[in-house]
Amino acid sequence: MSNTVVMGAQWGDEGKGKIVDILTEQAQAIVRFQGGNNAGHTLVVEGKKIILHLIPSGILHPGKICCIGNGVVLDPEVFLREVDTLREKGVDASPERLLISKRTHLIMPYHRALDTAREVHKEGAKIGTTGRGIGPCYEDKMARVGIRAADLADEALVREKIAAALVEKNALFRLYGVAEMTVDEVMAWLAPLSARIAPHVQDVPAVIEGCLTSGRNVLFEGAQGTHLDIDHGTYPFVTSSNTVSGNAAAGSGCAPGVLGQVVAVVKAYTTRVGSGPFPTEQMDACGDYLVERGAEFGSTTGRRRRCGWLDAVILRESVRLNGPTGLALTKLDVLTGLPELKICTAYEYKGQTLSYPPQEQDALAGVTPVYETLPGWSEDITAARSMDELPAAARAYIERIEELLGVPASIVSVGPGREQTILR
Ligand code: 2SA
Ligand code: GDP
Ligand code: MG
Repeated sequence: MSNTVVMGAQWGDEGKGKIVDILTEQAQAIVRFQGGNNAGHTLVVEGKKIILHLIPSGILHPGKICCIGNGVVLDPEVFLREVDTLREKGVDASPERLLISKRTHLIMPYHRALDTAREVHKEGAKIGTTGRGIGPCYEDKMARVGIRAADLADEALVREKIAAALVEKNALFRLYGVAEMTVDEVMAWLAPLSARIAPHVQDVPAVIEGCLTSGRNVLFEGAQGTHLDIDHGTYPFVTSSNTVSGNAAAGSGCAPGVLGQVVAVVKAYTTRVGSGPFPTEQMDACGDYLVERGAEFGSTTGRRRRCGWLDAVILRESVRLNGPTGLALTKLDVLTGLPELKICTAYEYKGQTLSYPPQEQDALAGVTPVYETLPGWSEDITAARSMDELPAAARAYIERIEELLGVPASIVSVGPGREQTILR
C-alpha cells in the first residue's frame, strides 16, 4: 500500500469508518482532513459498535498515530468527551498518539448557537445541518477571525479573539432572539478544556513528513461525501468544507504528490441525510426496506436517512473529481431479498440525456433518472469472504458498477463487522 485517501463518493455515510479501520493495518499515521463532529463514523469490532465523530477511525489500532488535520474544525468539548469514552473502553487516546494540528480551527459555543438559530430562522428550504456549529466555524476561518488550536497557549490572544467575535455574534443573536454570550462565559467554558487539549496540539505536517521520510504510509480519512463538497456538491445543500480527495493534502499539511491511492467508498445504493436534490430517492416500500435493512439513521443526529437506488451519474462525477484507484463497495448485503435492483445510468433533462449531473442550482432536482434493471438475489451473503462465495447476481451487480465507473471494486463489504469484508 502507498499513502491512501479514503473518501465518500455519495452524500456521506458510505461506510468510510469501517474502510479506514481496515486499511489502518497498513499505515503508521491516520489523518482526518476536513469536517468536524458533524461526521459519524461507525466501527463494529468483535460485535461491539463504536461511533467516532472527530477522532480518526484508526484509533482502535494500538500504536498507530492519529492526527486531526488543519482542515478539520474541532469542538474541544466533543473531542474530550470522545477521548474519555475511548479511555473507558480501554483505548489509548493519549497525547502521544492522538494529535491535533496547531492550525486546526476551534468550534466555540457561539458557532453552535448560530448554526441552530440560522436553521430555525432560515427563509425557504432549510439545509438540515447537524447543528454542530460547523458552517459558522468555517465562516470565521475564512473571515480570518477564527481561533486555532495553537492560540490556546496564549490566553490574552484567545480572549481578544472571542471578544471581537462576540461583537458580531451577539448582534446576530439579538436578531434571532437567542441569548447573548459574554467573553467571561466563553472563557470559563474554555479554560478547563484548554488545559486538557494543550498536550495534544502538535506540528502535524512534521509528523506526516516524519512518517514519509522513514518509509511509512499515511492514511487520509475523509468525512461526509463528494456531493456534500462546498464547491462540487449540490450547493447550497452541502457542508462547509471540501470533501474531495484533493483536499487531503491541503487539509493535512502535505504536498499533493504524497497522495498515492484514492479509495472511493461507494454504498451499494444511495442515501442522503438533510435536505437537497436526490434523483434516485425512493419514497415507497423500497426506500423503507433499505432504511430498515441498512439501519439508515444518522450516526450523529439519529435522523432517518433518505434512501434510493444506486446513481451512476452521481458516481461518475465522483470518479472525475476524486480520481479513485479503487472502490470500496459497501452494504451489498442490504440489497439481499430485493427481487430486482435498479441502477441509474443517465438523466433526462430538458430533452437531453446527461451522463454527468447538471451544475446549475436546482437543476438536479428537475432531472429524471434513466434506469437499467438487474436481477437481485435472495441468499444471505454476510459470510462471504471471496467473490466466489457470492451469488452470480451479486457478482454481476458489482461487475456492472465497475464497468459503469471504470474503476475496480478492490474492497467489497458484506456486513458492518471488520471481518465481513472481501479484499480483492
Ligand atoms: P453541516 O452540519 O453544516 O455539515 O450540515 C450540512 C449538510 O451536510 C450533511 N452532513 C452529513 N450527511 C451525512 N452524514 C453526516 N454525518 C452524520 C452521520 C449525519 C447525522 O454519520 O450520519 O447523524 O445526521 C453528515 N454531516 C453533515 C447535513 O445533513 C447537511 O445536509
Ligand atoms: P461513514 O460516515 O461513511 O463512516 O458511515 P456511517 O458509520 O455513518 O454509516 C455506515 C453504517 O453502515 C454504519 O452503521 C456501519 O456500521 C454500517 N456498515 C458499514 N459497512 C457495512 C456493510 O457492508 N453492511 C452493513 N449491513 N452495514 C455496514
Ligand atoms: Mg456517517
